[in-house]
This record gives sequence, structure tokens and C-alpha cells, in this order.
Amino acid sequence: MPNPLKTCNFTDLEKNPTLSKIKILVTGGAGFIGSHVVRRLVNNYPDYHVVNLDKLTYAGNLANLRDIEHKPNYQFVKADIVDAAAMQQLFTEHDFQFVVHLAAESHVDRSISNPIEFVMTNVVGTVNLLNAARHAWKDRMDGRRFYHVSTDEVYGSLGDEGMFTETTAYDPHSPYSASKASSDHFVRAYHDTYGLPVVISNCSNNYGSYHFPEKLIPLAINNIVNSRPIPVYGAGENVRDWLWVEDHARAIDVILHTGKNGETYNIGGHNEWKNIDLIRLLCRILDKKLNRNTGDSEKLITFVKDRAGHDLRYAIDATKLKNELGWMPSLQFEEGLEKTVDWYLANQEWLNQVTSGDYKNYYDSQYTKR
Ligand code: NAD
Ligand code: TDX
Repeated sequence: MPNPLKTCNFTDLEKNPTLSKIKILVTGGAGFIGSHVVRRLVNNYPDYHVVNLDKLTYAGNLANLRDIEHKPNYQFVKADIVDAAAMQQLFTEHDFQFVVHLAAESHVDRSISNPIEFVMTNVVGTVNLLNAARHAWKDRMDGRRFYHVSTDEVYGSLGDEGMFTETTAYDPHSPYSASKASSDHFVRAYHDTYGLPVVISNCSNNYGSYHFPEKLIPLAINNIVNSRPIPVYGAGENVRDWLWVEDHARAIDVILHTGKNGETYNIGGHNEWKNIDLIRLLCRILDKKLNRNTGDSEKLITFVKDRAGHDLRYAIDATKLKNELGWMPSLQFEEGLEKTVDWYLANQEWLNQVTSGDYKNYYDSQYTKR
């Protein structure tokens, strides 16, 4: 049987005396949030050895990590978390102290068309990693941590009032959020049953650089720049609570190092926007940047058929994280959105690369008949 991990040369790394004592596995590190987490860990902790494991699905892109890929404390492993044998082997070859698990199928619309992929990666893949950690860490769990990165969508949908806290009952509605909820339950079950040292965070919608343009903000930026219709689901009245991705990566760093085992932390920006208001703001920002007349980009707004089971409103109460671990968001949304727009305008090549090939088929199947 071929060695599923043969792409990496562990021996060279083990022999390198500059390598650290603390090994961290980051899964999904070639994706949007994962790449920011990997960058932060590699840059801020030169004594750590960061192993980025990613299957490189359509959402995984090693170009997201060009600036740090040459660093001696970074290593990439191409593997699939659904492959239980590969995960066991990885944990045998590396003595990981920390796991930060972000690998997932992450797009709600894709989960509606293809739910089983979400069950495989988000549920089975997570359980494979839990099993690998449990076996490798058996009888020596001290100082180790399995950090599971989750979403606010597990809590369901809010009306006009209220916020999600860590004790809000789970009520997922989409196949994506159901799969994330299931994985959260497994992580807690491994803590309670096997004593695995785990921590979970549930974060609100992220935005920023390297965000794949199937998600609302980068998709809208790309369409506005190219003068294409901006598809707004339903009446655009749904509310999301947006957080700058680098603030999320910093929260993950804080929780990884100072959080308590068995605990859950909500992460959010206290920054609720109706989709239609957010899109109008983006249009105004881009009118200025592209030297268009005010109002030109807004003419691209096109209301399309609503998403099935579309959650009305998400809002995170992140008081626990602020009071217990001292984390707060650093950026105002208007500033963060402008930075994000500037990044996309300066990185057209990245955008062109990720919107070529399969993306076109995805876009047509998702939007043409909508
Ligand atoms: P993403 O889709 O941009 O990246 C996911 C990464 O996981 C990709 O690099 C992909 O190649 C990899 N991957 C997918 N299936 C895999 C498999 N079977 N084996 C190994 N790697 C695989 O996702 P993202 O937006 O960066 O989200 C990362 C995590 O954060 C997810 O767990 C998601 O549920 C959670 N989250 C996301 C948001 C958000 O707003 N994007 C908010 C809260 C929580
Ligand atoms: O074309 C679009 N038009 C539109 O109106 C798209 C792609 C989305 N929308 C709406 C749906 C949502 O109300 O915009 C809102 C944001 O949509 P997405 O960017 O798809 O994000 P969302 O469904 O809220 O989920 C995101 O936040 C939580 C991430 O994709 C998840 O991975 C994360 O867990």
C-alpha cells in the first residue's frame, strides 16, 4: 500500500537542530482562516514547529502561504483527514503537543447541494483526528491540547433580539451547521469519555484577505470590480456578525495558550450588518477606489432566490473571552472592509487564479438559474 504521507520528509526535519520542541498540527492551514492561523504561529513562535496538514480541496491554496513557506519552522503535509490510517501514521511520526483543527467543508450553499461531503470531512474527519490524538496521547495528556475551531451557526438563528452565548442550545439548520454541531459534540464526548484535553471556539462570520470568492464579501468585491451582477439572497435582510480574520487568528492564539480544557469560547466582532447594508457599503467603497460615479456599483445589486433554510440573524456574545482571557476585536468594520478591498485590488492575480477553472462551473450551477 502506498505511504499516504510520502510527500513529506520527516527525517530531515527531525535532524534539524534548529527545530523546536513544541510541535503543532494545524489542519486546513491552506484555507482562508487556517492560512492566517499558520502565518501567525510560524511568525510569532519561531520555537514551534508548525505542521500544516491540508487536502488542498478547491478551497485550499498554497499560494495563501507564500510569504512563510520557506521558514524553517514550517512544514506542509498533503493528506485527507477522512483517511484514518494516514491520521494515525501522522501522529505516530510526530509528537504533537497541540492540534488546531480547522479543516472542513465550509460553504453553506455547497452543503445544500452535496451534504455527504460535509459529513465525511466535518464529522468523520474530526473523529479520525480525535482517535489519532487519543491513541498517541494515551497516558501522557499533560500539557497537550486539541483545539477544535467551530462556528456560531451551530446555535441556529436569532430573531431581532438576543445573542448566542456559550450555553445557547444547539439548533443547526443547514447540512453545514449540522455537521459542525455534530463534530462539536464528538469533541466534547472525547473530553468527557476519554479525558482528551480539548477546547472549542465558536466564531461568527470572518472577512479579510485570502477569502475564497464563493462567500458573500469576496464574491461581491470580485463581481463589482468586473461589473457583474451582485447576487443578494431574498430581500437582503439577513444579519451576520462580521469579524476581521486576523482578529480570529489572534483569538485562536490566545485560547490555545491560555484557555481552559473542556471549555467553549464564543468569538465575535459585536458587528452586525444586514447583507443589503453591507453590500451598499462595499459598493460605495469601490465606487471611490475605482473612480466610478457614486451609485454606479449599486446598480449591480440583483435580488435572487433565497437560500433554502436561510438563518435570519447571527450575533455572538463574546463576553466570556473578553473577561476571562482579555481578547477583544482590534478593528472597526469600516476600516477592516476597506483594508480587505485594498487587498483584493492589489491581488488580482490571486483572484484570477482562484476564479478560473472549476470556479466558473460552480458559479454557473449556483447562480445562473437562481
Ligand atoms: P476554507 O473552506 O477556506 O478552508 C478549509 C480548508 O480545509 C481548505 O484548505 C481545504 O483544502 C481543507 N480541507 C477540506 N477538507 C479537507 C480534508 N478532508 N482533509 C484535509 N483538509 C481538508 O474554510 P475557512 O473559512 O477557512 O474555515 C476554517 C474553519 O473555521 C472551518 O472549520 C469552519 O467551519 C470554521 N469557521 C469559519 C468561519 C468563516 O466565516 N469562514 C467562521 C467560523 C468558523
Ligand atoms: O451570493 C451570495 N449572496 C448572499 O446574499 C452569498 C454567497 C451569500 N449571501 C448571503 C447569505 C448569508 O446571509 O450572505 C450572507 C453570508 O453568506 P456566506 O458568505 O455564504 O456566509 P454564511 O452562510 O453566513 O457562513 C459563513 O459564516 C459562518 C461561513 O461560510 C461559514 O463557514 C461560517 O461557519
